[in-house]
Amino acid sequence: MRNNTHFKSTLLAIALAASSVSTLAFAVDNPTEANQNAYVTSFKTLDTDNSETLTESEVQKEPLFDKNFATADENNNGSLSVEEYSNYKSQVEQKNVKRIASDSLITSKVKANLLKEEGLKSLQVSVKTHQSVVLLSGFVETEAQIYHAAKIAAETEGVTSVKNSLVLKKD
Ligand SMILES: [Ca+2]
Ligand SMILES: [Ca+2]
Repeated sequence: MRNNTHFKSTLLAIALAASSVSTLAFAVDNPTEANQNAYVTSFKTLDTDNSETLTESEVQKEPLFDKNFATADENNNGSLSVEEYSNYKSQVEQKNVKRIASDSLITSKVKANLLKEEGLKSLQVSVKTHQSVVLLSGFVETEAQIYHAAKIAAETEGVTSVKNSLVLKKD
C-alpha cells in the first residue's frame, strides 16, 4: 500500500516535471502556475527520505530557507509540507519579480526626469536602481550638476535614497 502511494507520487512528479517543460511558453503568461510544478519537483528532490515533509536539515540546501525556516513553517510543526514549501517560495519569488519591475520603472522615471533638465540632458549619467535605491554614476562638468542630478533622482516617485557616484570631469 505504502509502496503503491510512493509509486503514484513518483509518477506524479515525473508528469509534473514533463509538463513544466511543455508549458515553458505558457510560463511567460502565468509564471505562478508553472512555478508550482517546479516547486513540487524541487520538493521531491530535497525530500531525501521520501517522508513528504522537509525537515530543517533537508531544506537547508536551499539558501532561501536558511534563516527563514520558521516563517515558511506556517503551522509550526517543525517540518515543511509541500504546500508550505511552495507557498513560501512563491511569495519570495513574487516579491522579487515585483521588486525588479518597480526598480526598472524607477530607473526609467529618473532617466526621464534627468532628460527634462536642460543642464543635465547632454550628460552621460548612468542610472541604476536596486531595491528602490538609485545609483547615479558618470562624469559631469560642474559641482552643481552633481547635486542637481541627485536632487532630481531623490525627488522621483518611489525612490527611497540616492547613492551619488557622479564625479567631475577633469580636463
Ligand atoms: Ca523528509
Ligand atoms: Ca509545517
